Amino acid sequence: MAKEDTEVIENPENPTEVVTESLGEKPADEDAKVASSEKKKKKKKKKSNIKNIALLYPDEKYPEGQWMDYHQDFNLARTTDEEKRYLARDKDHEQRWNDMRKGAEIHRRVRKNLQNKLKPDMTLTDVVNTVEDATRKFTGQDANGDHVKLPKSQGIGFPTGVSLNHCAAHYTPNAGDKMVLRYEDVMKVDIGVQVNGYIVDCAWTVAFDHKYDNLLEAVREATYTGIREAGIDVRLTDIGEAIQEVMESYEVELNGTTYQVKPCRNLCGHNIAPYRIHGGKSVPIVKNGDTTKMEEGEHFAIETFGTTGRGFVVPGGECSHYAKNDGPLPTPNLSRAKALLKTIDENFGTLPFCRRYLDRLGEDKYLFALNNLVKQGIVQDYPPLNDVVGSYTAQFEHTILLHPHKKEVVSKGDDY
Ligand code: HZT
Ligand code: MN
Ligand code: MN
Repeated sequence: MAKEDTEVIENPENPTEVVTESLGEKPADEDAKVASSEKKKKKKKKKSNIKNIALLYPDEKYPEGQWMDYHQDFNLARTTDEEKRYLARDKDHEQRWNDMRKGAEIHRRVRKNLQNKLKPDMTLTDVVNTVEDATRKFTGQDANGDHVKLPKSQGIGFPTGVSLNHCAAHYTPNAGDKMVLRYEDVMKVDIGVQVNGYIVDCAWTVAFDHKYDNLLEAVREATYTGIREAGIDVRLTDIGEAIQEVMESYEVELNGTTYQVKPCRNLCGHNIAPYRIHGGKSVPIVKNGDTTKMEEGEHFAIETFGTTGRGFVVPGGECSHYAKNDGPLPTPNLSRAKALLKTIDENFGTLPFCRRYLDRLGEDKYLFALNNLVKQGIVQDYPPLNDVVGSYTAQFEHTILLHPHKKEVVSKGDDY
């Protein structure tokens, strides 16, 4: 990695707009000089505004997300005295909220950096490396001595999803993947950032071709509907029903055929537990009859998937995503599997990981051992999830926090 020789000065009004100032020998009018010399300009090191985010927030207080009122009746009845008690209760979790806000602020910066660089003909490997290198730098994941806790106390929350077209979720390149992003593709970018095990799970859909605009709008509106419906004591099936109604109210015309947008009915949102991407509750995107309720203090990923295909996904293709199961687990019966599990325990714990992360740790020829851990139920595999070939799927996802008095869309940005 190129050594940084620049100081980044944030414009607090617009966190994406940065002013870079030279340090040391370079004169202040350097930019003007360089402009007159193309050769010199090409040689000049690209200035990066990606550095440990803690340096930009010396008081370690991270910005709040978008606050939303609960709109259901039972919440409107709250009195001022009750309101005070809610606020007192909320204070008990202040560190947790702050950790999630830090993860969300990193997420916004990571995705803004990618959005500035994304273009057709990039390889998917370039896309995920752009995301993951930025996440590592913003969190200080790779800084020496910064993080002694294992698994790492902050960093990548799960493998970066870059699922194309009929593939809705859980695609990330394995080593040697030569897949390229094309102008006609519909790509779901799903990025995870974790701080002290609190995971921000947030995704959007990229399409260069405007013919997909209605598909993307259907899914964006369906996700915001899910977010508006979410609340303490709200039944999960009711959220699914509202999402479905909005999603199905959209049509998209592609190459002369009109499709009603369908939810991918076997995909869903979920609550998130410390170091665990799914905490046991699923938020459906269709009416499914699940009367389980959301509860105070919970942390959910609200995500919806829309498709021009058949409306459900099946696992298929080479697997890249894995996560260690939690609870009492058997001991691996192969020594190679036992050694691999040690690497997993030390680096990921129960956080999802992918084969590329094992490669960069120096693991080699581990596939037999990894498959063995899956067979023994120690590790769960998460293969790519696909609708029918030729279909197009889109996704939008935010992480929300159910505070006692209000909900917070912690990952909300000015992009989505
Ligand atoms: C699993 C493995 C990962 C969780 C949802 C999701 C991406 O479909 C209960 C409900 C990352 C995430 C997940 F590496 N999945 N959100 N973002 N994928 S899920 C699920 O397996 S479990 C939904
Ligand atoms: Mn996600
Ligand atoms: Mn999710």
